[in-house]
Amino acid sequence: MVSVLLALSLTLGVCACGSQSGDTQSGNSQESVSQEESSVSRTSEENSSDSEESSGADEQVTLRIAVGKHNADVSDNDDFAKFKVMLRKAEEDLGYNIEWLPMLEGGAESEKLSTMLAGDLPDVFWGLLGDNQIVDNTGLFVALEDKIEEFAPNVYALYEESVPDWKEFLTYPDGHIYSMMGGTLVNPGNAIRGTMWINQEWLDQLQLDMPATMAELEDVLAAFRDNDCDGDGDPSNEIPLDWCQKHWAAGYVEMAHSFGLPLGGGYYDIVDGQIVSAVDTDEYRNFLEEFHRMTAEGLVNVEGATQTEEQYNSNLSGGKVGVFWGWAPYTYMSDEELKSQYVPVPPISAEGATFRVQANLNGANRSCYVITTACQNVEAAMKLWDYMSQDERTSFTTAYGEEGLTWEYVGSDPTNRAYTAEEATEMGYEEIASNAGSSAFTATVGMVNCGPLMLRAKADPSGTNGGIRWSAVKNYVPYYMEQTMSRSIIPAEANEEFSFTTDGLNDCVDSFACDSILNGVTDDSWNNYISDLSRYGYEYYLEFQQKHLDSSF
Ligand SMILES: [Ca+2]
Repeated sequence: MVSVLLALSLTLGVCACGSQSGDTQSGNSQESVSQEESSVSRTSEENSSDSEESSGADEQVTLRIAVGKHNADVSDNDDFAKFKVMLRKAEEDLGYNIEWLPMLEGGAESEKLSTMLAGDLPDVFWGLLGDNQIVDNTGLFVALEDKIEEFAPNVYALYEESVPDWKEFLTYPDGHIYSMMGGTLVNPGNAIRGTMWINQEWLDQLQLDMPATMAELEDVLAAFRDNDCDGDGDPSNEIPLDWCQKHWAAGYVEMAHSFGLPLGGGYYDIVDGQIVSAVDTDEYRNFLEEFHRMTAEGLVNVEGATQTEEQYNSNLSGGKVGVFWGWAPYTYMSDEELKSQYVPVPPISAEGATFRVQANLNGANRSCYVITTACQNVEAAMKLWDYMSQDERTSFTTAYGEEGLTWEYVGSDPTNRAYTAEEATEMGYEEIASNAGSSAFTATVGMVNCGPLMLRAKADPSGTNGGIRWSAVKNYVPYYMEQTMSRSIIPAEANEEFSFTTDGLNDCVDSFACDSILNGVTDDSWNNYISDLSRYGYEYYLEFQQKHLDSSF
């Protein structure tokens, strides 16, 4: 049990400024009333029973927290914490009044985020900022290196005991620490993005074996194309293989892995410690030509390059797809019978190539919890993260919801559970129980991608969602690149030059790939593309990646 020592720098109002606190930023237009400081010692238990009386206007800590919302989270933005039990418990136990400002994770609402960074600063950014946004705006954030031990003792103990070189990992190029970690330090199930899945029932109906080579895969896809696999009477409405460039786990790079091209982290390869080009090679052109041929033969959805994620979900949940890339079937389908038909396809290598993928084995989110200079009470903001980091059970509850539903302790191991809509209803989640078993449910009851740092992933027994995902990922482990990109932080000037010099490069590569997959590659189109790469700074791009790999900016 953590003893929460609150030295409350008392404020009224939201994002108050102009007080004597050293952590304020001038220029904030909101009114502030600064009260005299007092120290209140209390335990969580005491506080939860007396919060009504003790959290009067004089003492109430108010925080505005911009928080990352998972794209599968079905909660209302204005009631973000409704089903997230640990957010509500923390608020109650600490006696805080928290205004949650949810924003989609992964840059989906980057304009809204830019607006916040440009002036409407919340007190905390939780699960929203990347390293670059911190590097580019260090003046907006509070340096924490001298505060963690004192104001976040649980966090400090966790890092000291279990995270080697944590100070080095968290320290930005200007020498300061601006964030506390979230996510899972070692999370094998999340090490890669897309995995390939196939409808086993369709294979069985057609008396076909699991494909192991590209030629076998093509035979299977042709059979899916030519038969009424879904049994609706129409033999022409099956999608043999589906992909979706707009979905982060189903873009063309997933197919490129089969051709020995470890794209996804960037447009490069790493061979013996050297960055080498990957999207201007004969192997790459061959990949595009092969993917095009399969598309032209009706084996691959021609809409893959352009369809929306909604359309992709609809193809998958409609039972029309034979083979697809993605996270796992439960991410896209809620029908139990349908999702049980899909099984993982172990990595398939194209002729003359060996499947390769870049895995990220350090799942810690360095910039998970960042306090801004608008925050009047840095200590209180740190206490909140410390509260959620007080022990493993609390961290897991923050990330995955109430213990005993989506997860539970089995012995001393936090473990994924298979659970039903009935169980969800019994535990008070009737409103969202129809999502039970899907990614949406966990994303709504927890902070799946941005819980406080957890050292280990949940155990994943077979039959649970984690077990299903792992049943696919484990097949990829032998194909991981030996060396992966460094996680060192790129300094602001280097970043700025990179953005400027390679502006348009991503579009250039992705557009050419998508166009080639649809229309094929000609010598003319290829040569134009090669000169475009040069124009958009591909050579500089590769040199930059080498510096990043060597941490030598
Ligand atoms: Ca059909």
